[in-house]
Amino acid sequence: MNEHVTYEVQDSVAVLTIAHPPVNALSFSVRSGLLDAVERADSDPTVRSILIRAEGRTFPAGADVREFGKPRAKPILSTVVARIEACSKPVVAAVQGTALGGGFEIALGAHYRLADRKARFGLPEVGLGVLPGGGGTQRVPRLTGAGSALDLMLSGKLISAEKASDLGLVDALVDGDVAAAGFAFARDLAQNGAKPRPTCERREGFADAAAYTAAITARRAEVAKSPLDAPGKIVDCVEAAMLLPFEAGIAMERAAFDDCENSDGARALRHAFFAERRAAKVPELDGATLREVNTIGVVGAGTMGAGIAVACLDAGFPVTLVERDDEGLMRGVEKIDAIYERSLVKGRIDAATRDARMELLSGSTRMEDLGRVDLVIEAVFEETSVKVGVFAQLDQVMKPGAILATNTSYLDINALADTISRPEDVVGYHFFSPANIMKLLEIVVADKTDLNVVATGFALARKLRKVPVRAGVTDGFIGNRILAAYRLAADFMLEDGATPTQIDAAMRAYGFPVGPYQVLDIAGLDISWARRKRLAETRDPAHRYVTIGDTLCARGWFGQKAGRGYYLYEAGGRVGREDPEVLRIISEARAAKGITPRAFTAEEIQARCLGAMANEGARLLEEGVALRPSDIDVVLFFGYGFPRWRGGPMMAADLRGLLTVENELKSWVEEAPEFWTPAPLWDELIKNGRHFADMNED
Ligand code: 3H9
Repeated sequence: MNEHVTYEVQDSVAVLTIAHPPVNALSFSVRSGLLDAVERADSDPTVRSILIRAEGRTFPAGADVREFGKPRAKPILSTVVARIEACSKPVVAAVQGTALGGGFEIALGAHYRLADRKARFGLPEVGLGVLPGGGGTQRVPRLTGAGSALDLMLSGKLISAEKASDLGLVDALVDGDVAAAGFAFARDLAQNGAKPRPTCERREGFADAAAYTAAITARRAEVAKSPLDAPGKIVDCVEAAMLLPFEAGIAMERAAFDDCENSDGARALRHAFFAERRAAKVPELDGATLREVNTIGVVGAGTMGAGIAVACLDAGFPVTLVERDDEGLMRGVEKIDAIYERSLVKGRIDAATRDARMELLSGSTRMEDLGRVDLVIEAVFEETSVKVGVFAQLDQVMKPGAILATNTSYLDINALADTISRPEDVVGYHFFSPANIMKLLEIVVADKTDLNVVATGFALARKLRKVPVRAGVTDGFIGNRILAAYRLAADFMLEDGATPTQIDAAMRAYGFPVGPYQVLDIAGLDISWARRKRLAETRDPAHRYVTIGDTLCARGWFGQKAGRGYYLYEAGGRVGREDPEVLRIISEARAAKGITPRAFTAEEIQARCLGAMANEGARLLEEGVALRPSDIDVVLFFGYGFPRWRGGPMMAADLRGLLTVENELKSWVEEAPEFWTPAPLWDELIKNGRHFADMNED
């Protein structure tokens, strides 16, 4: 019918095949090809039943997200689904891979669904700030009732084919060739004179009206807190499925989808979706030959080392864990054991999986035992002299061509690499704690890092199920440089009149799960204190410096672990309360500088924190530390709790308006010129009518 949908008739079955790699997204040509093919099959007298199938690894994984936010060319998806459903001959969908969003909705338009047992189904639209717009909100509850339908649509999570079958969404599961099984099924339907079975006429899901209504009420209360419109509209549409005629429900879904599609939240979430995938595309991938990584060594069995080891074990790598002495090694293995025990208790893994992963772990106190591994990740104490010592030992024992990755948050990897004979094999892997859970991995490329080593890092990250982002060498790489700017902006406000409670509340209101002072208390104030002490020698005395954090640290108030930091904690407690002593220290710091405190609104607190982050991001781009603005956003939402629906600091600046943000920065310059002066990039973008987003496409 066109280049993305083919039509073929065999044994009176019309086989409609979608072929639009890589994920058969339902772009305009697929929609129009499918509509034409369905109409042709319906009117073809030689056809008695219809099979819809897809080439490649998956049934359509959804609408083409690239078309969102633009005028949509007709036919729209719901027209195509409705036409499939209205066919006068039975239609079968044969599903493999992931039938997601609009793909799942196409399958729901068919009268029968067969699925490969390994297939998965889902309605992940909510993760893009929208709702199913191809009839999903009306058809799924007709089959499953409101509870399961809302679980699918509000969580956006994928379910197995088996679960879909249990819910009545799939008619039969297939081991092996699902297209062949679908063909046989469609042919049998035709031979048996089976009739179409439109989902819109089914009512199984409405059988228990009280349960249906109760599910709506419960979920409506849950979504009330969401900053996005889509969850509330999903609940409304599912409610309408039972209350309104089918066509009216579809019209309501359509209007709700259009409302959500162009909201800032949806734009930000689309940006996040593509940003995550773009981050994996780095120049080093061109022409690189991947080094083989089959075995991994981890040096240092502290919290980070243990978490990294678990991430590697989870990906199926044999791991050799090395510590200085038996005691340290034992503690490390116990930590790993404890991580698996927790996963077991929470039901994330079963005992057999735990045992299989622990089998892959071997421990040693001898560096020599790393002589045969393909990659060593060192995660020893964050102190240059300690790392240099370990590097020297590793240089002696590692086999030629093995990769040496250093897990560091701040240190100069160029300097570290130059201490050994093979700097080209050295790369930075900045994991985030807990390393087996947090998705972000900053891959830090030093001056002499071989491109094959960089490319191998990106391939490995995928196996470890991490989101890799390329960063250049600088103190703190991308994430901690932005974090330092965020904290400095907050510290200036602390000194000028705000309290930790006000600042934290404002940033939570923006969407962060916790505010900057809560994070400091959780992570330990000593970590950033060590960095400040390290940088003290080179700090320009003319630069504005806030001493409040140092004063707290000098008293040993390192945060939650000490029972005291920016907040006061009851013994062992995790919820801090305002500490009058801290407020007094802040007052004294103000008085020492002759500052008269003033009030800050939540809006100003947010504008200053976000302005500082975006300005630091602009500097990272100018310095070439970050490849593109969207990489900075990815780092912030995968590593630092930046609300994904705000799109990250660079996207947030675009949405707010670059001129507005630049003017704000300029208005604060006098307070600390070295900090608030806008990076030249702002002017360059503004004068050319460009946005940070345009730099993502360069
Ligand atoms: C929807 O359906 C709305 C409807 O209800 C109503 C409409 C009116 N569109 O992730 P990968 C690209 S909303 C465009 O690396 P994997 C992706 O950018 C949609 N492009 O592969 C990448 O491109 P590139 C609901 C898409 O194997 C390439 O495909 N559906 C789309 O790790 C490979 O992707 C979703 O939200 C798309 N829908 O994972 C599902 N999907 O190579 C979104 C992928 O140039 N997709 N691409 O970087 C996924 O979750 C994963 O891609 C999937 C495969 C699990 C399918």
